[in-house]
Amino acid sequence: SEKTLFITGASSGIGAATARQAVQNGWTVGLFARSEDKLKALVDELGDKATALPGDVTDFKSVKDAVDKFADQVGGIDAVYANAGTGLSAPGTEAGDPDEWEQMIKVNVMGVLWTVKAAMPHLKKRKGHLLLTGSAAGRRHIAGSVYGASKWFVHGYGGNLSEEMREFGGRCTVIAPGMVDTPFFDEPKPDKLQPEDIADAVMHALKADSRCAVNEIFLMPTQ
Ligand code: NJP
Repeated sequence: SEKTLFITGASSGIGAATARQAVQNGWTVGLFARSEDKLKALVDELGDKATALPGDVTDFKSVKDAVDKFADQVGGIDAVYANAGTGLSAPGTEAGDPDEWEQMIKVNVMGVLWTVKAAMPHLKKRKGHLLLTGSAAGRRHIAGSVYGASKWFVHGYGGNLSEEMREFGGRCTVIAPGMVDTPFFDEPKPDKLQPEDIADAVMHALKADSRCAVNEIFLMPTQ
């Protein structure tokens, strides 16, 4: 039967590009984000292999209900991509806005925890695959980067999840992109990575033979 993939942050950028590529490769996808209108437009584009599941990653019940609903609809879940994330308008510790920090931690840290917690019972049943969007900023030190610190969490937890999931034959991949041309930035970045480049990396990890755990993929723009 067809393989199934639940994606958070599917309404734009990397998540939407991954949904497109997964459907092209025969996967059935569940699309999770807050923007219901954007998810519905993507479902219109992708057809009956895609389902819109609107919700908010900062609310555990919202994520769990969507994951469980998708599992019921499609018979089980083979892979979950915890990709939703948000940045900061002001970098650095002094300039940072406390409310913006709190929301970012809710999305980038708690949102990943909630998604993984909701996903795990389903993935365990299928020796499934978990993917997380980390960052190059979670792999090296950048002066005062609070955003980067949230992504260090993602990389640390992802490594621990690889060990936890190995016990039942599951796998975890953390994707670490450098700058990607997505609505994450206000300005277009045509010479940087494109969201399709990250989707390619996700598909590579998902297609790897069961003997091979792709634990991390680090991608940087050449420019
Ligand atoms: O950005 P964007 P990307 N609940 O803004 C969703 C990381 N990254 O594709 O809720 C649920 O197009 C939001 O949907 P909506 C980055 O940290 C990027 O670049 O409808 N979903 C949208 O679908 C992030 O982890 C770069 O507003 C929530 C998605 O998240 C991932 O890549 C570099 C949500 C964001 O899509 C995808 O970002 C890097 C919530 N509360 C890492 N809040 C880069 N672009 O350069 C947001 O190293 N979303």
